[in-house]
Amino acid sequence: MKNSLSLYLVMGSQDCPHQNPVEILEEAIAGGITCFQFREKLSGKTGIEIIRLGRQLRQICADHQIPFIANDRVDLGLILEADGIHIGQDDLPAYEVRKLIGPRRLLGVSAKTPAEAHKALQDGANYIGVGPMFTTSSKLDASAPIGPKAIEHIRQELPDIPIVGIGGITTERAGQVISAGADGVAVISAITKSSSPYEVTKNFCRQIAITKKEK
Ligand code: TZP
Ligand code: MG
Repeated sequence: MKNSLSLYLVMGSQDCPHQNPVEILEEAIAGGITCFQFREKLSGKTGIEIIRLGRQLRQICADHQIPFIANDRVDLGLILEADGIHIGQDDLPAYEVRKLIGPRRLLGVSAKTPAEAHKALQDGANYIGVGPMFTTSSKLDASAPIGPKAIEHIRQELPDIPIVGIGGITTERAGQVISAGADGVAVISAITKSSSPYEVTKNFCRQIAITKKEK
C-alpha cells in the first residue's frame, strides 16, 4: 500500500483546462505516478459522460498496473470496477462503504487528526489522505491549510498507518510532506495544469525519492 501512495494523481475534467484528461493521465503514468483517483466534479457532465471518461481512464490504469480509485461514489466505483474508493468525512460512513465494496478493494479516507485517522482504520480504511497541507484552489470547500505538522501528529500516534498528504503540493513542497511522515503526496493542479505533465511528474518522483533516501 505504502509504495502505491508515493505519487498519487487526483483528477477530473474540471482540473484540466489546457489538455485532455486522457493525455494527462498517459503522461503522468509515463512520468512515474503510482496511483490514480478519478474525482469528477464537473456538474455539467451527465452520468453516461462520466462513465465514458471513467472507463477510458480506468483502462489506461489497468494497462499500466496503476491502482484506479474512484472518489466519493461507490456506485461509480463498482460500475468502473475500480481498485478502490476514496471518501471524505462527510461522505458515506467508512464502515458502510467497506461493507459495500467488500474486503479486497482499497478504501481511502480523508482525515485531519489522529482521532479521525484511528477511526478510519477501525472502519476498514487501507490508507488516509491528510490535508489540505497548503492553500489549494482545486477543492471548492477546502478548509484552511493544516500543514505538514498534522501528518507529524498522526504519524506519532499511528506509526504504521499509510498516509498520503494532499493540497497545494508542488515539487518544491513535496519533500516537507514526506519528511513529516507521509508515505506519498497526492497532487491535482501541479500536474494537471502544467505545460508538461510528464516533466513535472518526473520532477516529483525525483524529489520524493531524494527525501525518502534522507529519512
Ligand atoms: N482534498 C484536500 S485538498 C484537495 C483535495 C481533493 C485538492 C488538492 O489539489 P491541488 O491542486 O493539488 O492543491
Ligand atoms: Mg468526498
